Amino acid sequence: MSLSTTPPEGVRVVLGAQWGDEGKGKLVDILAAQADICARCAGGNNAGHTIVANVDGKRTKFDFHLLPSGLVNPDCTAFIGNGVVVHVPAFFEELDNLTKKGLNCDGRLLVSDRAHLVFDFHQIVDGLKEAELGGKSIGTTKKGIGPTYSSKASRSGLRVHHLFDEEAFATKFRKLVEGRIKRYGHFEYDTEGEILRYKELAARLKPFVVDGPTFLHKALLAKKRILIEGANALMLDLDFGTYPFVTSSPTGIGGVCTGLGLPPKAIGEVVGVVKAYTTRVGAGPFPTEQLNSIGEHLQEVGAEFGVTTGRRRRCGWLDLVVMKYSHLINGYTLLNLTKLDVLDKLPTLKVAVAYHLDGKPLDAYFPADLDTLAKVEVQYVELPGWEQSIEDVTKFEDLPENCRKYVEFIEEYLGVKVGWIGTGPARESMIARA
Ligand code: 2SA
Ligand code: GDP
Ligand code: MG
Repeated sequence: MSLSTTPPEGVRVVLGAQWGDEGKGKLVDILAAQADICARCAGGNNAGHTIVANVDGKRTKFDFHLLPSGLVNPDCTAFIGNGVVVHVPAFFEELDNLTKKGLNCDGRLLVSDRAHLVFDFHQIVDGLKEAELGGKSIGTTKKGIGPTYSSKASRSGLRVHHLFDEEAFATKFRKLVEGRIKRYGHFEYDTEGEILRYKELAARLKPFVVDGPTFLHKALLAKKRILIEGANALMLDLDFGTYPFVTSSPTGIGGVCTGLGLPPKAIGEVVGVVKAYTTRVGAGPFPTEQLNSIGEHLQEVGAEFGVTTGRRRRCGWLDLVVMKYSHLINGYTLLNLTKLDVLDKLPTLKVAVAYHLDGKPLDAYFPADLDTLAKVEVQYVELPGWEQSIEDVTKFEDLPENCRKYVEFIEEYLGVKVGWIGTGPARESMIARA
């Protein structure tokens, strides 16, 4: 099985296996060194991927939101697929920030003409929807993600190619804003000013735009090495996540095909990124959450703050029930266990292995109904901690015994090999197992 040194035959996919922020960006950055193309297939600038790398000998931190994390590698072309929702001002803001940090992205950033556009009014509506929900709000990033996918699904959205027909764009745009005002009541919005602004943005965006499926299929035919960067994670998937406390895109393996126009048979490897514990940002069920000193410890040591909103992430024990469910949907061929170093100081570790309802094991891998989920009793096993730093360990064999046992427990439970282990935020802090 190929690990970090040999890319697989076929497309390599990196997906979040829990509720997001598992450290996908870091793995994508590492694997991009072996890729010609790094593509995003879902989500928008709600995602937040932090990469810590040496650029020109300087330790540099990059925060990606909309652009693919593969950009840190100078030989990698980044592609934003049709499944992604694009806020054009945010696209340029992020690109400008990367340029300021010394990254030259000229000619290696492309966006599909079929990607839907996020406008500022979508972001306003995101806030209004959340306010309407009151105490039951989702805790969105307010980046307009849900409202944009709503426009897409209701067939009134605007796509990148629409930008290049000025008149038709203006007509559709006005209609879209009117529709939102009808639904949500009056909100301050300079519709005509936006139309003018987008005329300029369209001209600036034009050189980045390609026919998505054609670009990707030519790349496949030319045997280019393709890496797909998942955004968010399976438990936030619109269908398989903890609905309605989810994002509005398909964040699992299905989204890779629909969000790029990629045939499933092109996929060669599916890497599930799993944090050694669990975090969640925003509202919604979280069976292994620890609202106590353990949760605080994980939050502080793991520096668990949202990359996009700065919100504190909720923390808890690793949940293998979630992981099993996530695996049955995404079919991981390898795992990347991340942030194992965050557990260094804990004397005892707990791992959820089953959910019981009314004293009996649950009849489903993971319940659809949140009221049922709220009633489950989580069954844990306790594993001894290693109580020493693993920061400088570079080989699996050199990890403390209890640490290796923790990894092997996960592998045995899921029947999937852990190919990479994260021991710190930096690119170098990753053990690759041959
Ligand atoms: P949205 O904005 O409509 O996608 O929000 C819906 C739910 O999805 C969650 N969500 C996320 N969860 C984890 N990380 C995300 N990205 C940022 C990060 C988040 C941040 O990397 O830290 O900065 O707060 C992300 N994006 C969306 C969100 O919390 C809602 O529960
Ligand atoms: P993503 O959304 O899955 O790409 O993850 P984020 O970037 O939102 O959050 C992961 C955070 O953990 C980032 O701040 C990373 O720099 C950091 N990180 C990634 N891997 C490791 C690791 O193995 N150890 C530690 N301590 N931090 C890590
Ligand atoms: Mg993130």
